[in-house]
Amino acid sequence: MSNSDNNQAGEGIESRVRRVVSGTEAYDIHTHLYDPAFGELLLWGIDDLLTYHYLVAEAFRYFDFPYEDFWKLSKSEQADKIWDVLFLQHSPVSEACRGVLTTLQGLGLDVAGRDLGSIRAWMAEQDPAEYVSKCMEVAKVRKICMTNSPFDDLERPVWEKGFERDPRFVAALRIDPMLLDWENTHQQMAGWGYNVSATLDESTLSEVRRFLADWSDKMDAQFAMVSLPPTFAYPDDSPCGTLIEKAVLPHCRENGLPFALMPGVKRGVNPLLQMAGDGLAKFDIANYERLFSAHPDNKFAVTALSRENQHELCVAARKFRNLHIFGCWWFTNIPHVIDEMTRMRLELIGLSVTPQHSDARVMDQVIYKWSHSREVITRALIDKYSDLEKTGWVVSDAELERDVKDLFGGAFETFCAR
Ligand code: RAT
Ligand code: ZN
Repeated sequence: MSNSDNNQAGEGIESRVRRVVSGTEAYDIHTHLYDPAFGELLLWGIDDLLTYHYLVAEAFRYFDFPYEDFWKLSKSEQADKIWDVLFLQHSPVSEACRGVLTTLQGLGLDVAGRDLGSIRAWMAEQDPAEYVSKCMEVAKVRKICMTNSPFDDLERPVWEKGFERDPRFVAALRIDPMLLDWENTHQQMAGWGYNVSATLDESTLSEVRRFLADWSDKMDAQFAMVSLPPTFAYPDDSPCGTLIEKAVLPHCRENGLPFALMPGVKRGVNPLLQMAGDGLAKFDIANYERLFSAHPDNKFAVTALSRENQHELCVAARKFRNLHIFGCWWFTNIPHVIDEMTRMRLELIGLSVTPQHSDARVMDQVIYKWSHSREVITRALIDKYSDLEKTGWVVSDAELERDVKDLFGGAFETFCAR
């Protein structure tokens, strides 16, 4: 009998689920990490960990100096301030603070000493390429999907020049500026040789499709992607609605690509906080139901920002098989909400879901994001398989491994390939 057929005599379901979840490598389907070929765009190390915008927002709850005084500081000075206020002056109980400690622990560093200087010294000795492998190994992540924007002036030249791809890093074509700011974006695209105008007539739409095709090819994009404000409506004859209907969806359909939607974000609720200043609001699911229903030949992957939208989104997934739900995004990426969302999803849509993505912006963060989520997902699965056992249905190890592989990226790969 092979190892995976064997239920390892006498081993209870709790230990079996723990063993399989901790041994299954994840495909992290949404991050803000980069293939190492992007050089400094790939953030890593203690100063980037401490200046993560999730922590900046929390630190400003205690800071009593003007916002601009913080932004004037160098990155390591900002990191010092955040370390001092969030780790030394108060205990680091928030999810993002705890994450820094889990990450350092995963890297083998001592956190008890509270010695930022020695952590920095250790980091300074690391080789970036080996560091990427180490973080992925500790986090048990096999593949990482980046977020790739042709509209990003730092990123675009790297794609244009070309580079040897690291097979562990795959791309997602992110098009927020095109859909949410057509007035400015069309001028940028015109400057790159696409014959587009402010008016979305047939010739402009065809050029937009050419742009999408060119960039999907260049990046070998696995899907197209946008974050949307809570006010998004469908159908809608705004530039956003027209571009989605007449350019993005046809492009995705023709190429078998999912369109990933991230609804619920309110950008710049407090602009003084810069990247930390975005907020959220509930959206009306009816718009999305109309979208999924009108386009049965398109595939949609959705993660919603507001906790309040999660239940109706699961119900929508029961109605529309062209919808794949993923992740506990940003403000929902806290253990008690991950627990609630994961259980709700398992109970409503079974295993046809991707419970988590990391949204990591700093390489090292994959360690804590995956370790914390694995623990919550493990507990939810133990309960689900224990409930099954009460009926006499005992899952084999092979079935368990199949299920967990699906949850950790396998189901999404199948959805993309469909
Ligand atoms: O979670 C985040 O880091 C946010 O700043 C956003 O980038 C969000 O994840 C997004 O992809 O828009
Ligand atoms: Zn993101």
